[in-house]
Amino acid sequence: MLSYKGYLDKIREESKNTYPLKNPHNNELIEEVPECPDELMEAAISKADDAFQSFKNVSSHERASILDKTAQIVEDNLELFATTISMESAKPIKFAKGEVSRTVETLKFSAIEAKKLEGESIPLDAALNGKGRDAYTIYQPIGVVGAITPFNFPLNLVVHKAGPAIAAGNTIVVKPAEQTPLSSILLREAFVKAGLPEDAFIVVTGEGPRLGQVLLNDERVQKITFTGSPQVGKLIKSQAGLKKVTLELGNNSALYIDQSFEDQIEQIADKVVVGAFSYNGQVCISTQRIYVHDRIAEDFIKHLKNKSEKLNFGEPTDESTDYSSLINEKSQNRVFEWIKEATENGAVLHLGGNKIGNGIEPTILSDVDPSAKLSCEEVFGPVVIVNKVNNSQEALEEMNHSQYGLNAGVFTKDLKQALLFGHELDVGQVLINDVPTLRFDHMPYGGRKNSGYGYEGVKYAIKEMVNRKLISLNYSY
Ligand code: TXE
Repeated sequence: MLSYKGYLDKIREESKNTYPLKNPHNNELIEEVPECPDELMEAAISKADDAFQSFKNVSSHERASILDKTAQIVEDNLELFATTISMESAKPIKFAKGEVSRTVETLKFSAIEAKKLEGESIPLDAALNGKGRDAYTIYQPIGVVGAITPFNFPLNLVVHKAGPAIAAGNTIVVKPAEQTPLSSILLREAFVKAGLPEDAFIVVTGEGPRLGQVLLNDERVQKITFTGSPQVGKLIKSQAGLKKVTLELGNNSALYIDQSFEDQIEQIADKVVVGAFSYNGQVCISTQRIYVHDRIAEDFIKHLKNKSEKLNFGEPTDESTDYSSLINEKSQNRVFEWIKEATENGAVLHLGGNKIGNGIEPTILSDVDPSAKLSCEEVFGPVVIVNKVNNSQEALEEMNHSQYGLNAGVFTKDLKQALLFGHELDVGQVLINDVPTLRFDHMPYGGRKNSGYGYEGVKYAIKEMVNRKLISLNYSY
């Protein structure tokens, strides 16, 4: 029976201190989680480095087989993984199940990519009048990868780092978010059960700043892959020295809906409800800023409001729950204050705006000032702003007026407009006729500006976890 308890007990024995992990929805104690000392992180890096010396020689097919077996084990334990995610993050169980299913996909894609680290052959024949020297490239694993992950996808965002790392032949040390350590421990158990050597995937729980510092200072850690807030990302970048770094940071995803979708405005509202309010809006590509052509704005807001007010607040592990508590009281107060700031500066509140339990109601505002925090920052809560625009040029300017550049969406039937937005939006991913909250685990996924840099999506992440090497062969003698 898969469980996080054995590993948790082991690292708890090696740690003097613990911190109470509480369910964000009902504040009940889940576990006393080890506040791992620096020495435990140092030991983890040593063990992962030792493990790498042998794991780097494991064939790509064996690595792929371990990843496929892990995918199967996660799938067989879907309820356990989903309940664990839901318990520690307050993610409604139906979205937690979705996260587990995506994790299975990410693992399967990792197995595929393990077998596709193909180099190329380069003709180096110029200096030998046409023949006598060939060259080719190979990819080699880099060693210990350090992963620092956030609370909002406590399983799939860990796999987006562990999957490609292991597929490439590396070993990995994961420092999960303090709020959600259990999902990554359970994932590790699945990997070990699938045949991964124990020390090839090590989880160290506790304070980010302190334990992150140990990872960043240790020469044996060849890469830091981070998902989290821009402020922490910038700090990590400044401390990383010559380590490879991937930063997946925040966003305040924009969406434009033009008048060509007048007849399908209700279906778009359905998509926005999921894009803006699933997992209480705590998704870095949550639909946050919507620009709607003036002619259809009122109709859109009406449909969006009608659908959003039917959403059911409840216990995260209840299948009928659509939204639940935010990750903590600090986040709940921040979102509440930002809504107040907007309404005190002229925004029109169409729905929500109140605290409910440890959460915030689905909230819809229009006429939000562009300088408001709800416009400029990443709300990371169930709030969407809908502003009217007179034309697509105005929408494009508003959408690009952001410190972030991750995903953006555009609904238009005008092909020329669609491709203009595709080319002109200053983001990593443009979703035409979809909400910006769309992400598949094999697509390239990376940001610009304060959304970070480097790419996830297994095929892309793996290339940032290997070293390319050229080998030339002179056979003219
Ligand atoms: O982030 P934090 P959170 C972003 C999302 C939001 C944030 C929410 O947009 O901004 O993440 O997650 C550790 N040195 N994304 O609040 O506080 C901390 O312990 C080293 C974007 O968890 O940055 C935790 O493990 N580490 C995304 C991790 O950093 C430190 C998808 C993240 O914590 C540290 C999901 C320090 N000084 C969330 N301080 C995307 N683009 O895909 C904290 N940590």
